[in-house]
Amino acid sequence: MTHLVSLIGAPTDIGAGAKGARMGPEALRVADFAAALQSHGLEVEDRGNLIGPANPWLPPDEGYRHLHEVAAWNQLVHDAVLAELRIGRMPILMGGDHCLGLGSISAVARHCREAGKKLRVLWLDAHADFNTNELTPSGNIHGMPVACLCGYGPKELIEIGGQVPAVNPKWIRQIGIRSVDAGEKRFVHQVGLEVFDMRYIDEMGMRHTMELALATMDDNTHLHVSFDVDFLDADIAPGVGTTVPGGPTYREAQLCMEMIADTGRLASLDVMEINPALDVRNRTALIAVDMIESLFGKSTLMRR
Ligand code: B3U
Ligand code: MN
Ligand code: MN
Repeated sequence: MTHLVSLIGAPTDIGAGAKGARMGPEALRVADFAAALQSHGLEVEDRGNLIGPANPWLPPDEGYRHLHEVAAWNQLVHDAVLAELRIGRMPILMGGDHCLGLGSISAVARHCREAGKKLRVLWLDAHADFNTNELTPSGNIHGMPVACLCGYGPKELIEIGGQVPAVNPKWIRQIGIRSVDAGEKRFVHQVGLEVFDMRYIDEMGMRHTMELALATMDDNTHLHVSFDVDFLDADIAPGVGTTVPGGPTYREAQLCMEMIADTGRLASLDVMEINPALDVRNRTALIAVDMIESLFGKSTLMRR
């Protein structure tokens, strides 16, 4: 995989239930994200922030909050991510809320079609993000991007990547899931999403979980990681809009990242949902940077 990395800031909380994720890109910069990546031999360009519509903070309309603005932001993200992939660079999206995983991954899927690559998506999250406007309890579109990627959602969202569905559900592995709404749960089963929830991780351990989640990739696989920072246990990552207790510990999450690094297949990344307004001394951005260093091969002397 390339060592040329481009950081793309998407400062918005347009799809979230709390304001503040719009400050996520800046929190990562303050945590010296670019320097941390450089220390692992990567050549890093910070492309700055995308500029999209403001958050009007309105109630849901037909089960969606801010559908028009969410579509505009996702189009911007799609175009920026695709542009980096087309010049052979690895895009890292700095969110912003997780509704933008839709724009990012629909660009990655388009690139994989053009380049004849297989796509594997690892969705690290406390939530399945598989709601529709009929199932959602909130109308917040950050609870819907995986469903949209699989073709279940409004036209203006599902068509962003130029093909519906953008992604086959079989290409997705979800890890760390521990909060799924009732209707959403039925839908996850119906579509057959592969979910390694916290019970699975508790029973089988992170090592076995990751061995399965990373199995059947080959030299032609593009691995995309969509890292919702609420994946991490709330004790170590308090600065997110929807903390859910009982997530992976520091050590479990580090192992998860290291095992992804060992595949050598990581080709694009989203770092989402950091909310500095809810954080303590930028702890959540700092821990996200720490985790991502492991994702790019930071290891102790024992291995290298
Ligand atoms: N499932 C809930 C909550 C939620 C989903 N994603 C986040 N929160 N971050 C919903 O509103 O869809
Ligand atoms: Mn999410
Ligand atoms: Mn989440």
